[in-house]
Amino acid sequence: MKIAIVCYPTFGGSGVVATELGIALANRGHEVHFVTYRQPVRLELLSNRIHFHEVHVPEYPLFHYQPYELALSSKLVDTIKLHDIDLLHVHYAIPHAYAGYMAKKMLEEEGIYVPMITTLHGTDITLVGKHPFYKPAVTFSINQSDVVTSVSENLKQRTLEFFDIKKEIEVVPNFIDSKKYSSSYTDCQRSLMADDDEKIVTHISNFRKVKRIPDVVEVFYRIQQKIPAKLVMVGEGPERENAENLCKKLGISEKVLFLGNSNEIDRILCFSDLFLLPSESESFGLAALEAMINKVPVISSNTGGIPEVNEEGITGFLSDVGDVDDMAKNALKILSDDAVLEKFKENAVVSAQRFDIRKIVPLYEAIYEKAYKGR
Ligand code: GMT
Repeated sequence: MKIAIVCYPTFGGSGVVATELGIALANRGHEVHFVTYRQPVRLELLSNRIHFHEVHVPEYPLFHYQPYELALSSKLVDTIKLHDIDLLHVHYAIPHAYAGYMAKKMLEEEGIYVPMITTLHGTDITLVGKHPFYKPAVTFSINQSDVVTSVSENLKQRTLEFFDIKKEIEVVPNFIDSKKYSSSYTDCQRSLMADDDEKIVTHISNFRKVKRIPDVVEVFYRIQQKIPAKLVMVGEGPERENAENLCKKLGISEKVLFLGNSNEIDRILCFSDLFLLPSESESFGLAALEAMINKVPVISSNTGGIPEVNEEGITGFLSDVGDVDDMAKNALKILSDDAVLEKFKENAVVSAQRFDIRKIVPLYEAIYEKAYKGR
């Protein structure tokens, strides 16, 4: 099939999932067209089956806000016509489902029918989408999608709670390519980050409030009081500076490395012993899954879709949101005994296979087929 994918091109989970899905679809013989305002970060290789179409929003002084939805829907119309696209898959409802719906309607005027699949990722529902300023438009564009999918059962239930949804929501979990990681367990270069006797604790996110970055620091503070350890913080965002200040205040700056955004997540996870994800809410927790496939157990909050990924007592532990004492206690249970740590590492990688790309991408393909036939 010829599939147009709309996503955010940044380091966020929804963009990563959309990009990895597009690459996998192209590997399976489909022709994939990414339509967004910048080349997606994980889309390193363009090929004859992967194309990128940049959405330009010309600046005009009259506009206080530049009309991205308008530019995106026009670009979709042009791209779909020019490349005979069969199907549109938009990731993250705001404003992609809305722009996709407009593109569909414009195309219908010309007798072209393109089904739209909308995948809900989390904050488009739990944070931004339910805001009264957006809610009517989000409800409308979800209901107008030909197929709606959500990345976890929990997100599906929350969507049904917050919005008046008339469509069936199909759960298609996020995924990981387990084969890509099986070779990355050697040559981890731990020595670049820590001394031999130190355990390496890692956090990766976009450093937004919802990630509860101070909790990451507080949990690590308690860990390093008991065992030698380093904390590796990966990502950029509004909470980074506060976190650096908190480390200074607690006197642990020398044990915490802030690496900024990185394209080498697997290399970093390869030398990590434990992953911290104390988020306020998380529809899935792709970062936890990426940790697990790299043999890293997870200490997380018990919220949203995280329990569908991190298995209590098997791949890590889950605590109430904000309970940093419990998280630190659980972290020490794993880190203080090398045999226990090894068991959790093995469990993590086995459990992550549940989300192998080979199991999940066919689910999307089946959805595409059905939507295309029913158009
Ligand atoms: O977590 C973020 O702030 C980024 C956000 C996004 O839209 O990129 O992530 C959401 O989608 C990911 C991919 O489906 C999920 O793994 C994350 O759990 C979800 N984030 C939240 O729900 C907070």
